[in-house]
Amino acid sequence: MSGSPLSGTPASHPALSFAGPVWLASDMHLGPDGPATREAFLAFLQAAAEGAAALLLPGDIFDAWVGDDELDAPAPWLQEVVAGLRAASSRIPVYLGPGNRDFLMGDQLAEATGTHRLAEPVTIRTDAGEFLLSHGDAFCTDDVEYQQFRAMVRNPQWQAQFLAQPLAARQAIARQLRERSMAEKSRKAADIMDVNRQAVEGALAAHGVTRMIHGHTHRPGREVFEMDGRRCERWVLPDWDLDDAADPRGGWLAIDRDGPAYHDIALDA
Ligand code: LP5
Ligand code: MN
Repeated sequence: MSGSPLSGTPASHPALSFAGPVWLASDMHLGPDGPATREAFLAFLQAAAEGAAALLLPGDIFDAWVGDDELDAPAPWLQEVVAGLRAASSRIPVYLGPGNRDFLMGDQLAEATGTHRLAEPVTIRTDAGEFLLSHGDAFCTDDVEYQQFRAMVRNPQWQAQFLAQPLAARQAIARQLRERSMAEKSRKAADIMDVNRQAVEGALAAHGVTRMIHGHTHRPGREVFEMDGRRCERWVLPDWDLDDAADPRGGWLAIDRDGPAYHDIALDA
């Protein structure tokens, strides 16, 4: 097992600066199922390579990533995704950030795809100014059971023990956890699974910015609020599921000098 998981990246890091359009998308949850979502993502990568100066993917790109040795004998769907990322990253810088399902993405994946790793959270400087970028799960502090689980699985010692297990055993645990998570989510109150206002404001204040972008909650939209008399914005990225016949969805944010704008995958197709 080479490389260290993304969650091991240093907490302090310089802001990332970009000139030109920056595109952001998260929560594609790519895996062996979901061919339409994968196709849409691959088409999106091509469009980004043509239309964006940089592409940022802050987490849950994969439905579950149990270690970079997934790449030792990649399934066909994963080969396609790796090739797509590689093609895009040969033309524009592409960044992968850790989500709650793929925080074990590491250096080997970055190398195989030609991508860079995003710190969590990270300040980005764009033509429209600064934003704090995060997957978003860290702000869901009312979901106490999830935060306890998160603290456990983000512990480097715990990760080392997990990664020492055979790949097939880790994949089986991930499948169980996905099922457990879906059951837990149908039981939990909807409002505890959204971000907590104090957590959001604390993060903005700590990083000295007034705008943030995150995914995870699957509640796309823009919230405007005031903090200490200053106007703040929170932009939420949509999740993708083009295989859900009843509600096919997906999209991204593009930031240019006019600010962020939503693009709906169905409308842009
Ligand atoms: O992901 P999503 O949207 O369904 O829900 C999340 C929270 N759930 C999770 C779990 C992931 O979905 C499962 C990821 C598997 C791949 C990672 C593999 C690598 C690490 C393996 C770790 C063992 O993140 C969900 C939130 C929801 O977002 C909204 O914010 O509510 O939280 C939960 O469901 C967590 C439960 O509340 C608590 C679960 C306790 C389980 C303890 C079992 C420990 C088993 C350890 C095995 C070695
Ligand atoms: Mn998530």
